[in-house]
Amino acid sequence: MFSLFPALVSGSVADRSALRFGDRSLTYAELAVSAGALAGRLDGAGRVAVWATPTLETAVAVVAALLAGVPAVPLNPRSGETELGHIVGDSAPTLVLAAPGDALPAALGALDRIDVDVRAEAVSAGPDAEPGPVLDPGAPALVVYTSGTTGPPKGAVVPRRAIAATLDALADAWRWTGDDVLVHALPLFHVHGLIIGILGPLRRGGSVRHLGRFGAEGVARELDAGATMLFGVPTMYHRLAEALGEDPGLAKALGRARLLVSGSAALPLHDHERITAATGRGVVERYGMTETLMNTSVRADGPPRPGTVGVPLPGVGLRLVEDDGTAIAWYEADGTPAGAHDGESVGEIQVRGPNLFTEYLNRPDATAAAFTADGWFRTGDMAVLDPDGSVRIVGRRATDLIKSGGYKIGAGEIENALLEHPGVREAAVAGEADADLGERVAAWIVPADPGAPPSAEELADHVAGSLAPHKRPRTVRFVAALPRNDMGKILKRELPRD
Ligand code: MCA
Ligand code: AMP
Repeated sequence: MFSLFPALVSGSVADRSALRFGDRSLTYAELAVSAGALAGRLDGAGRVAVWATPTLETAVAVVAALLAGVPAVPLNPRSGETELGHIVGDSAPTLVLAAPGDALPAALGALDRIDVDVRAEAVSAGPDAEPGPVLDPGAPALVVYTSGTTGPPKGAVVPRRAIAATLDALADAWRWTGDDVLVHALPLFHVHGLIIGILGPLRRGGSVRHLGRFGAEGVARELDAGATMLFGVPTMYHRLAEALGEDPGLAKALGRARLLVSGSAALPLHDHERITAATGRGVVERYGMTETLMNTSVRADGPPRPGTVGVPLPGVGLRLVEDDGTAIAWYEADGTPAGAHDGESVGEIQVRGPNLFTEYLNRPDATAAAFTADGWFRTGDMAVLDPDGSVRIVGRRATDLIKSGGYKIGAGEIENALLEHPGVREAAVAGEADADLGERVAAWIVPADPGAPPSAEELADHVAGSLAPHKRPRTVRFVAALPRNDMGKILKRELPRD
């Protein structure tokens, strides 16, 4: 029998805390009733949008949609008009699920709304609410929007099978059980925070404590109070590393964790070293992508391998491929590394396995381009294999993709938004190294009126309001002209940097 949440159905951990957000929480028994009742109301809905604030309501809404077999589209509640309009137009949800009292923007005004009133759902449903039917593993579970180099974000259709496969593979790599208590503060509209951070503990029958908002204090408090694992993006670990110097209690708290996991971007060695030196704990890195969920991880029961993303997870096929399509390194069926695992030969990471997405919604062209003729997914990430088989990511194929704070941001999307501003004649966007964010979004602007350019703040607000705050340029430079080649293409490497 295929069930995403065996612990919800079996009642085996009925009294255990499943979810806690601030001072509000649900046990497994309460979640089964609450999400089961909401699932009953979703029966027959097409896709449903979820207003994905970092709250109990979002978790209950997504679990309910999964129980009902209705694909859910998590929405960033900070998305601006253009971004939200695109996602709603593209995914065409029939309903939006939101917490009572949440004000929804005009782009969602035409949709029917169901208020996810956690307590009322539980009370009105009574004890008889049943988790929904057993569903086809290939059926779509979630549509998660992710940026590309150009154009608006694409909706990656994630099947139920991929969620189960990735979470079970992580359970193996991390020795993750129902006894684990996870603390995290990630947003709930991306794979990391929602699938790994919320659905992960629920699939194991364990507990999650969400901080609502990231801060070293909250992390330390929860680890001191018995949490066993922490998931975060490198910016969060960087901030923890910075705080360690002034806060000996934080070092103790981090040292108590069974597992500290970082992902979504590379954690610099300096931060690895500072955290390990102060806490005695290494940070484990795992590597994934919206389209593939998780591909590799450093194993909890293996040697620490800072600077690498570990080895392929059970069930994941991984190879490194050169530009001409030649595979230069891969793993045999028993997991042994083969080919050039010399720590030097660079190839693109290609993957296959049950963890992969099905398609980009409404984008057969982009879906076809994402796979090789023999069915491997092209990640666009460049890596080497170390002699022990660990994957070391060394770069990215597309320079027009920026990873800032763990968010993927397409340069083209920001350029288009900037060009809509009346004060902008030409715009170029690129990533710049940033100690806190990994990379920050930088913009070069040729103003429409050189005598009266718009302010940097105005342009940042414009992008934040149209797309999302995390996509706003953090540095804006005004230039007389953009460097271009004979074909008129912008030469981003020649953009002036301070
Ligand atoms: C500032 N703010 C603004 C503006 N300026 N709002 C509107 N207009 C402006 N001009 C507000 C922000 O909304 C926010 O509000 C506050 O100021 C601070 O925002 P910001 O500067 O963006 O915060 P930050 O310091 O940059 O955030 C760092 C962060 C964040 C907390 C680490 O980047 C983050 O949560 N990253 C997680 C990314 C993630 O989950 N990625 C997973 C995708 P307020 O203060 O009210 O909040 S990758 C993935 O899923 C794959 C599968 C994988 O491998 O994991
Ligand atoms: P997203 O499309 O937002 O899901 O981001 C996926 C991308 O994040 C991958 O293609 C990688 O470039 C990057 N990424 C995720 N985890 C790691 C990691 N541990 N180290 C380096 N890059 C990572």
